[in-house]
Amino acid sequence: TPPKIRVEFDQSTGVAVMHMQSPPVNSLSLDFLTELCISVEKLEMDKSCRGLIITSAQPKVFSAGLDITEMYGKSPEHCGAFWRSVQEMWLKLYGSNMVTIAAINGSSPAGGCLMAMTCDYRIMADNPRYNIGLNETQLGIVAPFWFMDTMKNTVGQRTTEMALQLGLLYKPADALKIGLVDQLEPEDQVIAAATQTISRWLAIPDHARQITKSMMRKKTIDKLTSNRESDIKYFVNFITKDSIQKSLGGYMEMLKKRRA
Ligand code: CO8
Repeated sequence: TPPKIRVEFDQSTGVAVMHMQSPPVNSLSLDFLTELCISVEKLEMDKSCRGLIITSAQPKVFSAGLDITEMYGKSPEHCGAFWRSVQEMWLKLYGSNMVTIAAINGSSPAGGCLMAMTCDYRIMADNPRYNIGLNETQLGIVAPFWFMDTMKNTVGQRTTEMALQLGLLYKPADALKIGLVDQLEPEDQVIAAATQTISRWLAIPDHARQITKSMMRKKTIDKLTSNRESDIKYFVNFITKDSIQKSLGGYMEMLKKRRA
């Protein structure tokens, strides 16, 4: 199978661009997440890499979020391994020492939004057909505490409370208003804008910026690190319940019907 992640590293600027290329919608499957984590880890260890831009090679979609087929009709063991890889992705990206920018060139629901929120800065394509948000309740599921924390750290308590209960997906202009994204650009200029912005972040001494970032995020990261196993147990128990499986099945049907 072809690689699901393509990394372009520019030695002269120290910036890597990571293109997610897992057709059709960059859903976060176990294989995809494993590949993504290996790529991020490699860049993290490379001292010459100081910045990372994450974007999609798929049309219209940044990432459709967690791959629902990894949690539907699967064994508890499989669900557990899958969840560990979701945690790993979040820990790697939210805890990255690199400057990270999400170049959101398409829709970014649920896990896609989570991934974008791990970044230091978000630039989204100004196309009202796209949306972004944590829509879990619409699937009849509950966003885990660390999804909630990440959103709270991004847009604040009140907005997160409302957004999460209603499972709101925001159009780019509304996402900008609440601070879920930081900048809108015409679709074909999103990556160029990210490249421009990242050079501003890279003008700050790495050491001071990295310590600041890690101090700001430490409490949130420690909370998951010290509860990883119980979070996996909770997830597996929750997701394998008949009622939840039914909701997921119904949601997948709806996705397919909507297109037909
Ligand atoms: N997982 C698996 N398959 C998916 C997913 C997904 N998340 N999203 C889309 N697909 C499939 C579709 O079923 C469709 O399959 P097929 O070709 O067989 O019909 C194919 O991908 C293409 O999808 P669309 O035709 O819908 O493509 P569009 O370009 O029209 O739309 C969207 C793209 C906007 C991304 C749309 O597909 C969409 O809204 N997808 C669903 C997104 C979503 O709700 N994701 C939530 C996943 S749950 C999550 O991330 C967090 C869960 C936390 C669990 C916590 C429990 C404790």
